[in-house]
Amino acid sequence: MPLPQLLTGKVAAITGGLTGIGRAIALEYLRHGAYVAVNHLGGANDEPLLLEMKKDVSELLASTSQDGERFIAVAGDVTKPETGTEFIKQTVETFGRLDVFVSNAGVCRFEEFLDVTPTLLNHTITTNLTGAFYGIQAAANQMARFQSPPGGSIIGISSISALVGGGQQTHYTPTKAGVLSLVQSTAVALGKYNIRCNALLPGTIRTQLNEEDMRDPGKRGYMEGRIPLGRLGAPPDLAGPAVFLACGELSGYVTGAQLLVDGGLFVNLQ
Ligand code: RM4
Repeated sequence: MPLPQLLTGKVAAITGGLTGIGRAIALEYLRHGAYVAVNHLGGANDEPLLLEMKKDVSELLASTSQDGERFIAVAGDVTKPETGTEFIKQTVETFGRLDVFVSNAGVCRFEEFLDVTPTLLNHTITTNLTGAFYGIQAAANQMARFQSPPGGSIIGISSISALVGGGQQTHYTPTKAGVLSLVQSTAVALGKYNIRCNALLPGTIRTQLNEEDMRDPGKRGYMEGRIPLGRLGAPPDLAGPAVFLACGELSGYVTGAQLLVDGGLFVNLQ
């Protein structure tokens, strides 16, 4: 039996939407009847990804009998404040409004603490945390000031790394704790506009971020062994939780919350 559509006619914007978790959420939102705009960095590396995404989007829309004008991709570097405003502007110009914003774009290069350079530290912080701030601020401005009635759902893709450390992630875990904190404070700041802000905390999900890390069979086996559900996560594992938080009918009283999606990894001490 086909699942019901939970986001019919809603407009969603997702940063980092051509790969990994962002891509899986974009496709699932489309399947649920939403209009979707994705941000991506741009440049030659993105071209094959964009073509593949467009192909998957057309196939999905055809298989669910939806019209084709439901997806756009906007290039831009999230570390720049104007990227957030331009992304939201193009989303609203194309689809008329904004209901859901997913701040997902992020980087993680594993590195020994003693070898983290200022360049790596700055790039990680400005992409993961500053980028989330600018994007969420731009989205919230649209949701609070330019639509009537105001309102919306903002989702920050944080991480299990907001709660626990990682020896090769000393430059990264503070950014994910930062995203969680940002979402908590924006939940407070934006409640009066009926904008809900929540965080998803993925565990170890196989994406390009940890491709190299997970190529080490020792490390992969160790991580799998620590996860009560017995497997690493895959990007679509985040899609259902992201639909839940986007859908006001399901999560209308949920704001400032954090949802771990980690197969039980966090609670597994012994
Ligand atoms: C996560 C967590 C995962 C890692 C990714 C890149 O937040 O640390 O284990 O694979 O980052």
